[in-house]
Amino acid sequence: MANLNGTTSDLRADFLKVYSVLKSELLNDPAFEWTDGSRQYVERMLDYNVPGGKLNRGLSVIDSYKLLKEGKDLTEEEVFLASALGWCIEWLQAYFLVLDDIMDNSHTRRGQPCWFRLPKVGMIAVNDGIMLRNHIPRILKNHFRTKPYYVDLLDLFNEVEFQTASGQMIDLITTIEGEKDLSKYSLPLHRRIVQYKTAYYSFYIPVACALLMAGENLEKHTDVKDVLIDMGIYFQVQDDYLDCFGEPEKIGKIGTDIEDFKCSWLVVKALEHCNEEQKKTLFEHYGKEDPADVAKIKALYNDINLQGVFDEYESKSYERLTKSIEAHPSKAVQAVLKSFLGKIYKRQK
Ligand code: GPP
Ligand code: MG
Ligand code: MG
Ligand code: MG
Repeated sequence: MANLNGTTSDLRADFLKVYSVLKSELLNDPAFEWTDGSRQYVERMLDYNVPGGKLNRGLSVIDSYKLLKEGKDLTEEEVFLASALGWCIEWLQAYFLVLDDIMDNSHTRRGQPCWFRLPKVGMIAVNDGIMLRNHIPRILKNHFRTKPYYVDLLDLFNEVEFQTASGQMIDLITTIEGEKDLSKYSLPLHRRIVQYKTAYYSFYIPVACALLMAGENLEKHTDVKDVLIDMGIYFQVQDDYLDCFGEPEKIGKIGTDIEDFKCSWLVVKALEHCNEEQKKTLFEHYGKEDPADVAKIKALYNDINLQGVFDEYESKSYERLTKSIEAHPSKAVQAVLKSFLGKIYKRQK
């Protein structure tokens, strides 16, 4: 049946075919002497952690590259290369998530137990994260070594990894045991954390990959980068919101931000909107493992109508982002950015 859905699932199916190709190359990497056992372990680790998400980041490289080519048909090679870059971003995401779930003491991810929770995995997951990270330069070497933009690609992935790890570092050091102090949580601190830990790897890198493939110089596109970073911040605010108010069956994970004393957008806004008594409740019960403490925080979030505060933030963000996009001189770039915004606006997963 030829319908819109059919077309989207064809794209996904084609994209997944490239995953199989890249995976089998990695499982036969000549730099390692494979045994059946090691090959089976890596295959299982990849299948569990790499392809099971929404694939938005990966698919958007192909999407963006097409839009930048303004309707010209892509060659088979171009589709393959854009897909391979898309998969490098999915590998990057898998690497971050495997380690983030350990650091955040999370339980589920993409509707299944976090990888490190599997009895046969445990802390081997730390090395699996390192493996996933190391697969990226191997994919790039296999398919892009002779391209004029190869060095720029390597540099891009390195820069973005550094920015993400730096964001993750500030996300984590604000929660250090013995230094838990809600009064240091503010919107500027939240913004700094989420810009670094999420926006570069989720929004900037897919478009930057497409721009490099199209022969563009990234330094000439700082205006595009600014809009994408702004969108990435909005995306992480949604993630913070869904951590508490989303349905675990839809988002595929159970929230842990309250227990973890995270500098979440919700707690920052709660501090802004609460009265003195509610502030006491926040200080007393935020960042505790006990479900009774968590329930008190959630009840307070409801009392001050944080969902309404979020709804307003969401529509304001949409308006602001749409305006910045429409101010961009290139219609092709506008199309890339609008397609991103359309995919995340009012998302529930
Ligand atoms: C999202 O934070 C940020 C990341 C997953 C980046 C992790 C970076 C590392 C260097 C490991 P989050 O904890 O809110 O995400 P989620 O809600 O999906 O757990
Ligand atoms: Mg985290
Ligand atoms: Mg997390
Ligand atoms: Mg989160």
